[in-house]
Amino acid sequence: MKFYDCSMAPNPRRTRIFFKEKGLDIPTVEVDLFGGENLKEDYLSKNIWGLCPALELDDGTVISEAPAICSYINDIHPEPPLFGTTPLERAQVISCDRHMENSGMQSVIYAFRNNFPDFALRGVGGREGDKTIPELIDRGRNGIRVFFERLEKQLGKSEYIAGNFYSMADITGLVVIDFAKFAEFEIPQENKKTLAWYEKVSARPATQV
Ligand SMILES: N[C@@H](CCC(=O)N[C@@H](CS)C(=O)NCC(=O)O)C(=O)O
Repeated sequence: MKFYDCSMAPNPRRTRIFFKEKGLDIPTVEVDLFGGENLKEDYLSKNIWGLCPALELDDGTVISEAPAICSYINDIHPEPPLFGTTPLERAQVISCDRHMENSGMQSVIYAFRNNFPDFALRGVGGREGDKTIPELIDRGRNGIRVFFERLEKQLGKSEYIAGNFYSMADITGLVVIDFAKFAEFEIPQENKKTLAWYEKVSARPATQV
C-alpha cells in the first residue's frame, strides 16, 4: 500500500490519525498541494479527482476520499472499531462524519480559501481556474458559528460525537476544529461540552500527527 498525504492539509490528517489509532504505519508519499503537484499529470494519473488523501493498493487500485479509505482500513483491520460495532452505530458514525465534513470542514474552507491569496485562481480544491469569491468568507464564518452551536447540542446527547464510543466522526470533528483554530476561529468559551470533548480527544496519542 502507498498513502498519498499532505502533511499541512486537514483531510489527509483525518486518515493519518485513523491509521495511527489502528497501529498502522503505511508508506507515505508527500504531495505538494500548495505547489499544485496534485494538479499535474503524474498525480492525476493516480487520482483523477486531484485531491488528497488517496490510498494506492498493491494491485494499483486507488481509493480516494478520507472516509472511504478509513472504511476500507477499518474492514481489513477491525480493531479497534472506529465505525461503531452495530449497523445502527455505523450509520450514526457515517452520518455524523458527513456533518463534520459538510457543515464544519466546508465552512472553514470557505472562510480560509477565499481569503488566501496563493489560491486566488484555485477557489475549488482539485482543479484550477476558479477565482476565489470574497463573499464566501462571510458564508464560511456564519457556517462555523452554526457548526459550533450544533456540535455543542450533539455533544449534549452522548459522550462522543456519534455515541458513547470514540469513532471516525470524532477524528473528523477534531481535525475540523484544529483547522478552524489555524484559520483563527476558536471554540466559543461558553461551549463547555465541546471544550471538554476537545480536550479529551486531543489527548489521544494518535492525534499528534
Ligand atoms: N472529501 C475529500 C476532501 C479532500 C480534499 O479536499 N483534500 C484537499 C486537502 S485538505 C485537497 O486535496 N486539496 C487540493 C487542492 O486544494 O487543490 C476527502 O474526504 O478526502
